[in-house]
Amino acid sequence: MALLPIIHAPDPRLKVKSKPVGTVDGEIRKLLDDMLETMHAAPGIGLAAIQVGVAKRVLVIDIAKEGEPRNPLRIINPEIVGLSDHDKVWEEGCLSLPEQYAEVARPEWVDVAYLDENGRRRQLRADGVLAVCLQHEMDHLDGILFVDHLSAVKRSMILRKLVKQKRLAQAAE
Ligand code: GNR
Ligand code: NI
Repeated sequence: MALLPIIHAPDPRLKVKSKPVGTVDGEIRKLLDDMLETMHAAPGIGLAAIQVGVAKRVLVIDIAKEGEPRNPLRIINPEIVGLSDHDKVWEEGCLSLPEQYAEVARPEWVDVAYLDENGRRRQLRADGVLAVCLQHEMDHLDGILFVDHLSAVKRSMILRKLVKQKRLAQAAE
């Protein structure tokens, strides 16, 4: 297992559309394990491969709270096959937009078909925080960040703060 560096906005790689996985092999399973280790260490509840610079349609999620047993989900080539027509607003953050939070509206529940780490077809119905996280991660696979769901004014405010943060961090080095 290995910790992978997480890419921060405004890195152009975060806008790339990731490519489907052809075969679920040992290389993909290692990527999934490294991503889970990186996500748990961050800590975060989800991570898409592009956030560690790999443009493959691969993501991991673990919404177990601190003190609860871990419940890692390994998801490959996910597709939304059903969704609520009712939206719900949730406060979102992103490991690629450190310390930035905003409210985003998304369908309350989604049905997602995907491949597991053994290449088997699976389907799950997600609601609550799992539905939010799955949709947030699936957006990453299409080069979309949560700030892309906000008004241009709110989005540029957050992106400007990130650039300023990065400048301050570099000056302190
Ligand atoms: O750790 C994360 N928390 C979070 C909180 C609310 C909505 C979405 C998320 S996902 C985020 C990790 C991340 O950036 N995944 O891409
Ligand atoms: Ni994110």
